[in-house]
Order: sequence, then C-alpha cells, then structure tokens
Amino acid sequence: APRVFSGIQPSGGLTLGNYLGAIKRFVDMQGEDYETIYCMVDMHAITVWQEPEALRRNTRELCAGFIASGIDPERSILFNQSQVPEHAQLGWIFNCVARMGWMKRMTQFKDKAGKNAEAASLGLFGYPALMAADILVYHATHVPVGEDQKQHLELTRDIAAKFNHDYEVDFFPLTEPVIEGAATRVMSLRDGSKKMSKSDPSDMSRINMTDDADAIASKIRKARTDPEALPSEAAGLSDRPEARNLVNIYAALADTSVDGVLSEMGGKQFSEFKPALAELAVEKMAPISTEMARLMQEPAEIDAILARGAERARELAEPILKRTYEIVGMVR
Ligand code: AQP
Repeated sequence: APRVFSGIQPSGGLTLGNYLGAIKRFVDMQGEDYETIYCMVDMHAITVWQEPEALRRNTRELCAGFIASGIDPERSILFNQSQVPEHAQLGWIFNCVARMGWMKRMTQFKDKAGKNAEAASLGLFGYPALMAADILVYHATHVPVGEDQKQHLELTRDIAAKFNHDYEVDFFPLTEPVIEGAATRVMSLRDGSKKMSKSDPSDMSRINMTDDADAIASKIRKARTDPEALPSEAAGLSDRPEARNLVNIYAALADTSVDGVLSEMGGKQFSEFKPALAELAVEKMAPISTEMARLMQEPAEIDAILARGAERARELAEPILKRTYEIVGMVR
C-alpha cells in the first residue's frame, strides 16, 4: 500500500484550520488503501522557544486531538518525532544535500523569522530539511497537508532528487503533496486575508479544538462577513474572502463541495447561514473537544500509545537510514 506520512507541531493550540486542513484528512486516509504514519513533530516545535512543561503538555494534547478526531493508534502509527532518532539522523544528511539558497526562498521562514532573521534559530532556517527527512525516512509517497506547506513539499522533492542524482541511485521517492478538499486554507474569522492561526493574538479569529459548544457558536455568530446574501455558485464568492471562508468551512465540515453548500444555501442571508454553520460546527467539533479533555485525564495512557507508535515507526525507519548511510559511504 502507498505510504502516507504527515506531522503537526505540538506548539500549543490546535485550530479548526489544523483540523480541516490536516487532521480530518489524516482520518479520511486511514484504512485499506494506505499505510498511515502520523507524527507529533516536537523537534520542529523547538525551532522557536517552547517552555519544557508546555511542550510536554502540548504533545499529549495533540495526541489526544488526533485520537479524539478518529485516528486509531492501531490502524495508524502515531508517535512523537524525538522518540525516533532516525528523523534527526537523516535530517543531518539532508542538511548536507540541501543548499542555503533553497532555504532562503522559503516563505514560511521569512514569515516566522520576521524582520530580525539574524536572531532566528539555525533550526528554524533548516526546518524544511528535517521535514524532508520526516517523510523520506519512511519512503512515504503521499503527504496530506494544508496549502501553506506546498513549498516545503516541493523542497522535499528537490532534496530527494539531488540525493538520488549525486549518489547515482534511485533510492528516495518523489513525494506527492495531497492538498485536497474544501478547506485547504482556512482563514481568520476576523480577517479573510489572513490564515487562521494559533499565533493570532485574537482568540476570536479562530476556533480552537478545545473550545466548547458555546465558544464555537459565539465565534461563528461574531465572524466578520459582508452584507450580501450568499450566491448560488462558487464563482460568486471570488471577491468575498470572508463569505468564501465560511462556506468553505461549512463544506469541509459537512463533507460536501462548495457548490453543494450553495445549491442549498444560495440566496440566504448570513443571519440564516451563520446559525446553520454554528450548529454544524458544534455538532462536529464539540464532541472532539469533550473527548480530548477526557483523554487528557490519562497522560500515562497517551505516553504508552506514543512509545508503542515510536517502536513501530523505528522498525520502518531503521533499514532506510542504514541503507542511506551505506550509500553515503559511512563505515558501519
Ligand atoms: N489555516 C489553516 N488552514 C488549513 N490548514 C492549516 N494548517 C495549519 N493552519 C491551517 C495545516 O495544519 C498542519 C500542521 O501545521 P503546523 O504544525 O506546521 O502548524 P502551523 O502551520 O505552524 O500552524 P499555525 O496555526 O499556522 O501556527 P503559527 O501560528 O505558529 O503559524 C499543516 O498541514 C498545515 O498545512
């Protein structure tokens, strides 16, 4: 079966963007057609400062979020990155394959480093090489992600291609990003031009996966919109970013297309659409937050799941790293 890998950073606070752009799609890919490997990338998280206690809690909370959303730790391999040292080991080799110039073009580095790039950690700069290792240490071929990760996945292909070329092998596969569905880029509820993000200072800009039913409903009621009624076709949303965002969210939550939503909701005012969206979001998201809270009562159980997942992951990663070392010429 083709192998799927994806990861999320335990850097605190999961949003509806992470859920619709990533986790929900991880759940959908679980099953007969794919072998699925999902990772809490704690080594990526520390590219920006994390309080140690918070990192531990956030890693467990992310694991709880995965499981509460429907990831089955038996059917998928679920683990945290630092427990599988092969990621960092292959990451070093890729640090020596990737070029400085490639890294400098990464828009996420520019966004996250901000004006003072000299003060950013070396890890933040080199992040995409470790991300390539996360994927390629399993020879994964399919990587479900949100739109914002597209550039990093292109770099993963570049690293695989350069490695294969330099060492004259056909060893690392060229991975396919899987960026699909109605909500590959969920936008802020306050500003339709900004990505919904855990680091936005306004809590009203996002739905957190830990929000309860009241919080979810009130954030949707207060979401920014325009005064027009909904159009009857997707084309009518092209210059209405806030309206488009809410329709995309509705479509993704209801597992339908934007046109599917508009065939039902076209012509309705937001005074009618927002309560319908709030009801749907509460129905889908509130049980997840309740289940997350329950799972968080049992941290030892979560740790055992992660340890078991790491063992299974290492069984896959070890032979691939070993072969890489041989190709590179490391004496074993
Ligand atoms: N708004 C979004 N819409 C769709 N997908 C999204 N993802 C994140 N935000 C959205 C997807 O979630 C996965 C995990 O991403 P990450 O762990 O790298 O987290 P992030 O991108 O750092 O998350 P934030 O909330 O955007 O953090 P800050 O505020 O620190 O920048 C990825 O597949 C990503 O595409």
